[in-house]
Amino acid sequence: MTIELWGRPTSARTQKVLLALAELGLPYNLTLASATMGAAGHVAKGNVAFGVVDTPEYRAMNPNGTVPTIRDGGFTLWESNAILQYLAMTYDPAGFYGNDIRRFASAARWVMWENNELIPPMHNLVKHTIRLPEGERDPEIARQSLERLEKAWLIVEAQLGRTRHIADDAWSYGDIPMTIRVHRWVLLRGTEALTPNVVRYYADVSARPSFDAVRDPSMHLAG
Ligand SMILES: N[C@@H](CCC(=O)N[C@@H](CS)C(=O)NCC(=O)O)C(=O)O
Repeated sequence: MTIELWGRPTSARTQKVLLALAELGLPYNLTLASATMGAAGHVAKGNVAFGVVDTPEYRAMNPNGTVPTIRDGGFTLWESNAILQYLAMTYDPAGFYGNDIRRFASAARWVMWENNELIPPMHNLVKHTIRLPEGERDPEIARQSLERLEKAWLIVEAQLGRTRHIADDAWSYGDIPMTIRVHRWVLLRGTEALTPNVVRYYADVSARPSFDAVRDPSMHLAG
């Protein structure tokens, strides 16, 4: 069965789903949807957004009007990390968490941590260095975001000194958000911004065939 996905390739949360679907090799149909970005860039620069998210049909599926949303058969789901967990448990418990509840929980911890500690500062960094028109960018917000990210990456560095992947030695669905964050960080700051264990990790995760789903720099740096 083909999975329906609403989202935009420039959205890191949509990218989580694209990466999971690539890992699983599942067929999907992507409907471009967004209130803030379109094919030419961000609405803050006068571009036209993909739309869809404000229609009554979309709001009935996802009252937030955000992306991503999926529909799998008769089942509709939003909230990117919940989608990852649904896909993991439905389609590949062995590959996505070793069919092990502790690895599942450890991966859950890291996807929540990524959501709380990495997404907000990285979102602000991209917004205030790329997406907003130059006159609306605040260098102080960009500076504080960088500072917060540099501290957060030290936590990742320490974890990757204990385990080869983020939740355990084996790859898990917890590596999906982390792969996207590390890749985006490299595109924003260069490989010289990476600490040694993160360098090793980036080499590992970017060598997975699924990485092609999120490799294109324009998915991360489009403004
Ligand atoms: N917690 C939600 C957040 C969803 C969210 O804020 N998505 C962003 C894209 S990453 C969005 O919809 N932005 C506005 C838009 O593109 O219309 C999730 O993880 O799915």
